[in-house]
Amino acid sequence: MSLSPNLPPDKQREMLRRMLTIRRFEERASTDYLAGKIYGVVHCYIGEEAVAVGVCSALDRGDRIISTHRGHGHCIAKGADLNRMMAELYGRQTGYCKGKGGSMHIADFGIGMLGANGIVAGGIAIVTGAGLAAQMEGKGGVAVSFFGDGASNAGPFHECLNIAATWKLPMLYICENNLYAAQTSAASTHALSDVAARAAGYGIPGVVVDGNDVFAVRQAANAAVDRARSGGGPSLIECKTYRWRAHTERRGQPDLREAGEIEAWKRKDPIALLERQLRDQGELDDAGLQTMEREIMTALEAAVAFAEASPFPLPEQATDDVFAA
Ligand SMILES: Cc1ncc(C[n+]2csc(CCOP(=O)(O)OP(=O)(O)O)c2C)c(N)n1
Ligand SMILES: [Mg+2]
Repeated sequence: MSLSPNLPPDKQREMLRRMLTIRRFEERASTDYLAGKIYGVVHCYIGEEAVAVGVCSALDRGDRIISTHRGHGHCIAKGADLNRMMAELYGRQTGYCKGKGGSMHIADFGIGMLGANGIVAGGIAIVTGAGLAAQMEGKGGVAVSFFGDGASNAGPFHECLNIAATWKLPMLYICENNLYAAQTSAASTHALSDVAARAAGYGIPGVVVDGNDVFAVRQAANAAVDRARSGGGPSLIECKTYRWRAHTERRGQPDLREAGEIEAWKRKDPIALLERQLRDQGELDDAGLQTMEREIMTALEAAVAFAEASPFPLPEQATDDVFAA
């Protein structure tokens, strides 16, 4: 466990609240998807909550992030609206993409969330452009790319790290190494045990952190943000973590991972770890946790009710807001 951070208690509890919100949102998304109420594809972020929350806690509202196909956690960590997120999953007009994008296209430019992305590694190039924009704006903004271990084997990762390092772009590259790309283990797709080691090839810092320890993630992100804001250029942070659920929510989908491995990672639950740390510091008790849970569930029920009460897009709206086909 990382050292207790120099953070006000309410800020620490806010980090727990966001992590719990992500988990409860994902549990509901999974249940409703399997019940046939949610359309498209849903990739759950359960088990990885400390990465999105730890990194986003080190950012300002105006800093920009980009997500992946597993995007709900990044949205919530950056402050997205639960009603509009849930409505998008439900395919309703009130959703972020007016019900026509679904889970993998949620974006909210107002909070610097440039979007989820169904193309593995596709977001890395888009957000590197946002890093260039931040540099040209000259206001000290940073841009953050979240991507998986699988994406780190794809061309855009290498091309973008190279140009970002060369141009000293104010970027954070956050590898969420959950040990698998769908059913394929990381060990069978690259020879290095640490993705972070690749940073050396581009002349930038690369660090490995416990991705289930939100304070460790935050600490690494803070250092990288300081470096980026002061003109020092990009950093690569590899967060070792694990997804608890199968790659996507789908009935009957095989999960080829060993049960013992999944159970071992569940014992390293990032939320339980933070709860324990807050309790040990005397910053959280049963009553406080119950209140937090209740408030989150109320907000979530309201989001589902909002989604269910919203209309589906009309057939004649199918081509509205479509910029290219
Ligand atoms: C360019 C491209 N290739 C393949 C896919 C199919 N695909 C979707 S998710 C995924 C695995 C991605 O693994 P990783 O980057 O580690 O992210 P994780 O799912 O583990 O969060 C693959 C291969 C895709 N969406 N895009
Ligand atoms: Mg992965």
